[in-house]
Amino acid sequence: MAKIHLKTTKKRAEKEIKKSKNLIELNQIFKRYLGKQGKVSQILGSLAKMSEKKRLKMSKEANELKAFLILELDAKTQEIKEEVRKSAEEAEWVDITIPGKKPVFGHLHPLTQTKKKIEEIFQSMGFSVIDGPEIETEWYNFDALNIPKDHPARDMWDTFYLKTGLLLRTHTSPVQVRYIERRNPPLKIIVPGRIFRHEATDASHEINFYQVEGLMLDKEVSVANFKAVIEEFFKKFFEKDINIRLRPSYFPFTEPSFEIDLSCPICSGKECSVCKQTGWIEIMGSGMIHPNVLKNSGLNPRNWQGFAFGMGLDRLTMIKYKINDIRLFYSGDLRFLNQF
Ligand code: FA5
Repeated sequence: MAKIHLKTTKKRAEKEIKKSKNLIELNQIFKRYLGKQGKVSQILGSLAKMSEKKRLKMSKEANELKAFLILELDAKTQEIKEEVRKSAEEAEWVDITIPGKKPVFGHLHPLTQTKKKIEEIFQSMGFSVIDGPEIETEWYNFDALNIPKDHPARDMWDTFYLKTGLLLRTHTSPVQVRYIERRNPPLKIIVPGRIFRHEATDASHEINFYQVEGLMLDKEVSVANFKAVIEEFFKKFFEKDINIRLRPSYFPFTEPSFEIDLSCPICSGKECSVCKQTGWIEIMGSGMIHPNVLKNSGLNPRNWQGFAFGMGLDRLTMIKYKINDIRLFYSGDLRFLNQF
């Protein structure tokens, strides 16, 4: 009986060791057979009750089984440890010959690219690049520019007023006065900057957009000088000859005033939402600086004269890259931005 019992125990233990998948299971098998209460330990503990002859025989066989199980458990432990080591090695293995992942670089927003290009061109013509505040007083945004309080011309620039009585500048023109006040002419500056208008948006109108103001002031400056400068600018900006037209216009701070239009390169003069089916895109207001603005800036208009202009930076960018909706610039859509 006891012999059969030993054989069965050996077979079962061998099978369990073989099937075990990890060190925890192996430990449980060890405890089941060789632990204090284990099956083999129980057999060895029962030897005392046997006859001497039987005890000698059983003790030999039980000890052989014990030695056998120790060896088997040891071998399986090594096998499992080796498997664990191998799979860890595989998991950690790095193919150093695989090419690295390319880092993703950001890039400048198309409006910033345009701003830089404009600055570069005007700097090459001797203009300085100047900054001005986005929050303005009524004086600089309107009064100093010859737009009296109740004059209907104020309606041209729908305004966001702040609770403090200040306002968000509706154009970059206030910087004209701020700059002339502090510097002695001759002056040649451009002022790129953000501006705000309380108006409805559409494909070519935003409430928050960018302008570039330009100003040239000297003893003798004429419309011919302005035309030459602006034509040179467009030629360099578009890297080709581009059609422009001067339309008589009205701005309280220039006299005479004119609007500059560019031929619409998106539809080539046919029908499109950007040029509103006219074939032309209004790109800037301009004119000869009004004597009242010079007076308000502390200069004698008899001694100084100059031209000023204010162009839409967003619209220039739209024309250059054939973009048909100004709102795309502010959408934050990476599918759009990644194209630049
Ligand atoms: C002005 O803002 C004048 N301060 C320009 C000026 C400066 C005239 C100096 C004379 C001397 P106007 O409102 O037309 O003018 O705007 C100038 C340009 O800004 C427009 O030609 C257009 O290109 C752009 N612009 C105007 N409104 C919008 C808008 N809502 N969204 C995008 N661009 C606009």
